Amino acid sequence: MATNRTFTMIKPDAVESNSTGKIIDMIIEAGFTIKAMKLTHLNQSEAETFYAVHSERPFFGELVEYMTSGPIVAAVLEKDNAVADFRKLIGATDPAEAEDGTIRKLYAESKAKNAVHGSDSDENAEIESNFHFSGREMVG
Ligand code: IDP
Ligand code: MG
Repeated sequence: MATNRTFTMIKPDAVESNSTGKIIDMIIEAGFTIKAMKLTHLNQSEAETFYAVHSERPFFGELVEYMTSGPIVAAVLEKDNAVADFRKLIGATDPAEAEDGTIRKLYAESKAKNAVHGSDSDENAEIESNFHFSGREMVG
């Protein structure tokens, strides 16, 4: 995958609070193009696999329970400098520390239930996109 792509999920708290449309609008307004998108619901083993890098962290069980608690929207996004620019758009992990105007500041409930995921590197963007989408499901 080109290094101008990132992967996101609108997490269960944000889907549940009907923030999906407003978040997608912010993503498009920030200049990202949607290359793939779907509404899906992770099961236990999918969430454990996706977040395997955090398996030794004390909040892993809570994270898996949260991410399987309801539907999510998964998407692949394209823009120059996509990974870094998207992390800037979503803000800090803890909404209390996120800058004004960021998605997490506006829509996240807490550090755990923080509305959106954004890949932290080009390598992980590719791994995470391929976890959720086949090549056939990605446009262009
Ligand atoms: P990030 O999503 O900003 O990259 P990470 O440190 O990679 O943050 O953590 C992954 C996810 O795990 C967070 O988005 C959040 O949902 C959850 N998480 C992170 N830290 C905590 C915590 O201290 N308590 C509960 N959940 C947490
Ligand atoms: Mg992370």
